[in-house]
Amino acid sequence: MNKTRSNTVLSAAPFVLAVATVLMLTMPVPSTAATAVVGLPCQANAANTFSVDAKSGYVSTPDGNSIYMWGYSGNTGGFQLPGPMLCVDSGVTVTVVLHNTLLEATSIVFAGQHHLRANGHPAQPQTDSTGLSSLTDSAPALNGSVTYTFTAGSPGTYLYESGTDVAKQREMGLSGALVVRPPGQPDHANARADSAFDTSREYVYLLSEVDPDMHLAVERNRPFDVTRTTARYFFINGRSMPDTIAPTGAAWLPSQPYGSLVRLKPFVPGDPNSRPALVRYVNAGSVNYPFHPHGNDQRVITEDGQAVQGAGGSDASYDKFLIDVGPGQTADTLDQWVDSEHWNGDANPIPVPLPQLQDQIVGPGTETWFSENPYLGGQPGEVPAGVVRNNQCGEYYMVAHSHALEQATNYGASFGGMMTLVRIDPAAGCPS
Ligand SMILES: [Cu+2]
Repeated sequence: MNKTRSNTVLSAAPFVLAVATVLMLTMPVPSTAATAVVGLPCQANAANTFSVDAKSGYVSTPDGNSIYMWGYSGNTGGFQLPGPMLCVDSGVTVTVVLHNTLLEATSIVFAGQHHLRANGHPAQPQTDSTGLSSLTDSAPALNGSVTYTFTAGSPGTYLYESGTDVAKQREMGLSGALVVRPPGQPDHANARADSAFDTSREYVYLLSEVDPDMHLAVERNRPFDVTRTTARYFFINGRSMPDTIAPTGAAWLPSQPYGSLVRLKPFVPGDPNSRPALVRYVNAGSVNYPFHPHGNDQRVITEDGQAVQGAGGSDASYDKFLIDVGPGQTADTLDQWVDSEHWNGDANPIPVPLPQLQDQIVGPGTETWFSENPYLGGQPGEVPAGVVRNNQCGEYYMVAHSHALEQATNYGASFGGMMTLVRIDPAAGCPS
């Protein structure tokens, strides 16, 4: 959307404006239900023991398609994509029991973790008459199981995914995020003091893609050349825009539980409670996803589970305009709205006048859209009588999306796919 800081101005400004306009014209403003999930929807327990089923199910895409997927789901409830977000402390012993309901063997690789064991013995690559069949011990098809244990690695974010027939099974959806926290410091991203974040504003972007032709072939048990995939859908946490901005746990996305609408609060200088949000990027796909959060740059503080620091622990974190996450890689970033120039705590983050009615688009119902204006919101009394205001409390939205623009589509239709919104709430907060 429109930029207020010179370091974020894109050469593709017309595109950005187009995105902004399209979004304003087509997007319902996300609602925050009373049951809204605050913070990361972690699975965590004192025993650090988890049980997941590898199973099949379906996800929906914004264009009305339904896609056959495989995924790691909990033992209770239905299929979900991606796998549960597992949260543990660094150094603890973690147990993950994988139960396999699929028609072929599958497994889980826990990259970056230590002392990996499977069914009590050191985890090993598997071979058969054709050569390497799995990067680690697998659970046999049709109700086989395997129990993995490991010592959680250094604090950060990790991908867990299938190590069996990886090109196929990863594409089918067998992946998830593992969050490792510094012991006793759940409000820090890593062991560094400067990694503190607001725990009510912690997010995962698990990025992946789907070739629906391949998924249809797998569903119908037909052969498919996995070296010839052409992705048509691009997911953040198993959803495509605009589903990405729907709440976590949205009832109408029963197998896609995780939203990715990031909510920020403006930075308050001198307030020790004014902490940034934490966004954890995980690439669960096979290509790079050059992800661009508009507005302020994000500060990269952890990469692949390692704090970004130099010799002697010197701070080597850096601000980044575009977070380019490679396959299997992760990056943790602090995200804070710093705009003391324009935002002094009042409801309107950008001091722009409300557009005249003739510059607004009203309808098709009672809603109003302000074209090409960075400020979405009129408050009661500012908008014409009988017209619904565009936002809830004077908040402000920016787009965040893959800058490989074919990844910001739903089967070729712009804009969608790997795209979400960042919402900046007024300093006083929102009632909901
Ligand atoms: Cu952009």
